[in-house]
Amino acid sequence: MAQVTVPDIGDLESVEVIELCVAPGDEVGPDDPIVVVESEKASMEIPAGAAGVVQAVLVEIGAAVTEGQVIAQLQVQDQEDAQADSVAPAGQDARPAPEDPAPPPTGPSPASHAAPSAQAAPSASQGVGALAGDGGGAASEEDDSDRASQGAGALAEDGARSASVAPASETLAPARPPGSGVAAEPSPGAQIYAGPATRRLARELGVQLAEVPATGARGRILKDDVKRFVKAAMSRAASIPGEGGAGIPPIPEADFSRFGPVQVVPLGRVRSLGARNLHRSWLNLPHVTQHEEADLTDLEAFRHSLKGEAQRRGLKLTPLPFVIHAVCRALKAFPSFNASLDAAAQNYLIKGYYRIGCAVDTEQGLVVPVVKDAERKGIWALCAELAELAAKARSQKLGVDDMQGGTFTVSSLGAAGGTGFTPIINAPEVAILGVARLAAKPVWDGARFQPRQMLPLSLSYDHRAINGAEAGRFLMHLVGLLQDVGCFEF
Ligand code: CAO
Repeated sequence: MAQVTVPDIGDLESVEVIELCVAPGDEVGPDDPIVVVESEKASMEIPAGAAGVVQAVLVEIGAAVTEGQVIAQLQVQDQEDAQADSVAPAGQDARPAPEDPAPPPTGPSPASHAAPSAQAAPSASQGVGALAGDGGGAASEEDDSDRASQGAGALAEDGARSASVAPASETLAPARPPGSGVAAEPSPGAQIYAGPATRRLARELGVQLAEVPATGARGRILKDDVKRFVKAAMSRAASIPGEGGAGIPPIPEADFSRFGPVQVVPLGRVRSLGARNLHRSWLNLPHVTQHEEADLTDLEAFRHSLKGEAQRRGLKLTPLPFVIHAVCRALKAFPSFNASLDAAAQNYLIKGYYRIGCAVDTEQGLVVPVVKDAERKGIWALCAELAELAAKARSQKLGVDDMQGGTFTVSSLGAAGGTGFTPIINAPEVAILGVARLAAKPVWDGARFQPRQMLPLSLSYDHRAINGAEAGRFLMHLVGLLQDVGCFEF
């Protein structure tokens, strides 16, 4: 068991503990602060001095501690570090200054903005002992004369000549009633009062300390303040629709009532959920959409010839079952379209099953039930199942099982109209087929224009998983299948 003691504090009788940086059970490194102490003019962190696990913290906030006083007990990891069972963090070791020379990402360098009487405090690990003349600091002469004489001397001015001090450590807080405990929102341009460990944490998390409300004594920003600030920012971002938390600026709220009457109508659960999924997919997946037309003249003639049979079966035979049937065959020929990417986007997760999601337009919003084992089903089975799923969707009777495990989605807007659109991929799938409205078009047959029934197809794909040439080949393969009436099974 090693003891962490108060290092040399020069000719001061005592210093006040203003922050406890650890609790029993915490793992610490040699430079991790155990407590922060403060005199009238400066504050400093007392580091662990060795790596280990904190067993006990023996002081409280507000306690006046004296040189040599044991402030914590440490179970050291490396016994060699615990010389003579006593960790002497200050001055007695000649560790170089911590890697903390850079100023916070934004805002002024604390040292450069400190008032002459309130500047960089020493880091105990480097120089508190040295302040009293022990020497042994690794900082340069310039460091010594510059920082130490201005700031470190605040603790022990006499010995500051040979001091090695932590660079850019901290500045004193604006005057504030001690122990008031009130979170202070630093005003713009105010000096920031935080120790090196807090500044390091803020830099790592990209936090501007000037924005962090302080709860420490005399307006000191604590590590916990930084963590609280980050948590609050994250939950704010998550709760704002449209704010992805990825630095995407939100669309400013507008007061439309300035221009005329406005009715507020809630989106409802289904639309809200759909909006979130679509937005997430749009933001996460690099979408590309490729368009092609399939000549359905022959298939349409064939489909119309089946109307009587469909009626007998109590079904309405639309082009959609044919599209899904052909899609399954195309997916078998192009497995990377019936796949997902793993989380690191390093591997395809190729699925050996075919569950085709089918977008259904309902009063509540868009839902996507799934046709399971679609590759094993003939046209009549697909037709019946699509009708059943659409009916369930519109009467809000779909169960979770009806909507899970899709491998590829078809979104048919044919009946609604349009000549093409860019469907959003139903992540974690990697592709989606949009089907627009069949239209009679003049098609050049090499000798003359012929009227043909053309079906617009729009294939959106995740460009991380699929490249354009593959998408082109997939689409042409699909078109070939749709144009071959003989390929459909019933
Ligand atoms: N071109 C021209 N007519 C088409 C067509 C097309 N591509 N697809 C279907 N039709 C016709 C059908 O043949 C049917 O005609 P009849 O009434 O004369 O028989 C009519 O349009 C209505 O079809 P339907 O919509 O009832 O049936 P479907 O099998 O084509 O589609 C369903 C079923 C549930 C997918 C569809 O009703 C639906 O909800 N589509 C909307 C999907 C959607 O909103 N997607 C947008 C997602 S945003 O990316």
